[in-house]
Amino acid sequence: HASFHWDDPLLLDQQLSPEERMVRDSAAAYAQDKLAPRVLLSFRNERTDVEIFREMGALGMLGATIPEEYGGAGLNYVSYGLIAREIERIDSGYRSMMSVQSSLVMLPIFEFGNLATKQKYLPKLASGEFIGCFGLTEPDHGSDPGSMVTRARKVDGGYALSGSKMWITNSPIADVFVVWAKDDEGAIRGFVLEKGWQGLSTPAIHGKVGLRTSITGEIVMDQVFCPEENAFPEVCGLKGPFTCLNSARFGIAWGALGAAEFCWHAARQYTMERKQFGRPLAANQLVQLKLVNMQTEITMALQGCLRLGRMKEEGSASVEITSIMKRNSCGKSLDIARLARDMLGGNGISDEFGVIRHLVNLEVVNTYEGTHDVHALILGRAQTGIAAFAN
Ligand code: TGC
Ligand code: FAD
Repeated sequence: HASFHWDDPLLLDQQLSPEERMVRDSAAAYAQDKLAPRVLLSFRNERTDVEIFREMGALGMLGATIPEEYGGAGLNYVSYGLIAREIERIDSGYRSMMSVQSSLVMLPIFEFGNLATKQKYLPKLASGEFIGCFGLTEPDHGSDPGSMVTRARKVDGGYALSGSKMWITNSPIADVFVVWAKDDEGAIRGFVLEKGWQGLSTPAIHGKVGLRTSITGEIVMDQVFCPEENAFPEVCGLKGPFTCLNSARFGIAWGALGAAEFCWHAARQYTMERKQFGRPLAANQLVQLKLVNMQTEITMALQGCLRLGRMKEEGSASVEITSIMKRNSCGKSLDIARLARDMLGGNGISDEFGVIRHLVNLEVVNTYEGTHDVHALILGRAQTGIAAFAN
């Protein structure tokens, strides 16, 4: 009878195409060879290594789903998810750098930008020569971006943008800024700004306890002039930013499970080697139960992510499914990281073992791109027809 694979019970590997397996293996090799050796000190010292963008760019990992004519890799969504999982197996901050560039900067420029904008920015974003960021959240408007107060006033030849964006991944090191603001009619529109434009500043936010390998900052705009050709011509309303979020949230759903897998494997290895009361910790029923619960949750969640990826490819994925997967992966991965932390005892507190780093990273991942509870409300509305977050 068929043999059991403890680390891949439903044989996810067999459900991938040869090309998808190749993408996964090359992302895994890069992550293990180039990212793993840096992560301890980068996290400890809150240092973002900008070379990582160039390395990922050279391997086709930035804008993986963008067509090759604009410098992307032209891959499918499952491949994008597999890349996110391998990168986040090392660190959520590295995956953040990659997902913002791919889903939140390259995707809107590709979907909504005019031809000149696409040609100007996409190839350099794909190679990592340019770093991008995405400004939706404001100091007073996080879960409710529709209430944003950043304004884009129509002026001769373009727009004057004023306002501030908060908690923006990559902003202090960014060359290209996709910013969302309300126009004179109060409609949300998207704008592509560049570093160095007058009135634009990007102070860093220091002292983050999680996601310390990925720099975060503000975007402060004081009458920044944006020429007409850098405004997205057609897209209007929250549909613009949400189109980007649908893609980023899908990547996060896969990515968080990579972090969870690291924690699970670390807990398994540790409890098989560590002896207390004269036998391995893994000989205890309590320990085995925890390992099996981790295995079950990760196995089911990965299968859900794969199914969503296939539905995205065939065009049958409603946006609510992304909420199910983003919420489930983040919540379950956070629980798994906490349990694994506990199973490593005192060593679980040390950054050398990696598990507590994943735990504090996953606290962020559970909050950004729609919090765990906000995704519950999105799904609650879809199920009952009643919006619990609105008047
Ligand atoms: P609502 O009435 O629901 O919708 C307004 C309009 O938007 C459309 N829409 C969508 N379109 C495409 N995809 C989706 N997922 C969409 N969801 C909504 C909708 O059809 C409607 O269109 P129209 O034409 O009728 O106007 O808007 P609401 O204001 O009631 O929304 C509430 C809620 C909770 C659903 C929403 O605001 C929400 O999702 N909040 C969470 C905010 C969020 O996710 N922020 C993320 C910031 S970016 C980030 O965190 C990056 S971290 C990246 C990293 O480092 O990896
Ligand atoms: P709030 O919206 O104030 O929520 C606080 C709490 O209240 C949460 O628990 C929430 O679930 C709950 N809550 C809110 N509304 C309701 C309700 N109606 N009913 C019940 N509970 C509710 N944003 C960007 O635009 N670009 C980025 O690149 C980016 N990167 C980020 C990087 C980091 C490290 C972090 C921490 C955040 C980042 N964000 C980014 C912002 C992120 O998307 C927001 O933090 C998130 O959407 C939550 O908004 P908030 O922090 O204002 O919390």
